[in-house]
Amino acid sequence: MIVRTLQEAEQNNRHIKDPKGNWDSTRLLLKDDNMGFSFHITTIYKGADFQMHYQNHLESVYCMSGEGEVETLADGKVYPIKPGTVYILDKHDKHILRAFSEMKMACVFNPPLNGKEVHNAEGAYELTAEAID
Ligand code: 9YT
Repeated sequence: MIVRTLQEAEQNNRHIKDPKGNWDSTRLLLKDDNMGFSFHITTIYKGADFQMHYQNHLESVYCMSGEGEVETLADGKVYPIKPGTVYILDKHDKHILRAFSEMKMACVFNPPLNGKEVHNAEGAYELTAEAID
């Protein structure tokens, strides 16, 4: 069994900051753990408004706190996000996330992230990336 705490993980190399300043993410479970998915606690900063397109991954995002919205680019639909909302990018949907207040999200990725991924120019994570040390 693997046991970790968010508090410990936030203090070490599992805590990754978006170079563009929209979010940070504490990666509690990663590829090296051999579970077939990764699990992250992500903070989206208030006022963030940015596009993502996870071409290489499927992602589920559960909102634990805060308010915002997510828009799917293909059809222009806008979905409110509040605590208890989950959005599931089952079609590698290109999307925009907007945070009206700071949002805490629990995120699951399949395939799992290696560790140090940040978004590329298209808002995706590459399949190869550095693991945490
Ligand atoms: C909700 C979302 O995709 N935010 C970007 C960060 C991502 N969740 C991550 O790397 O943990």
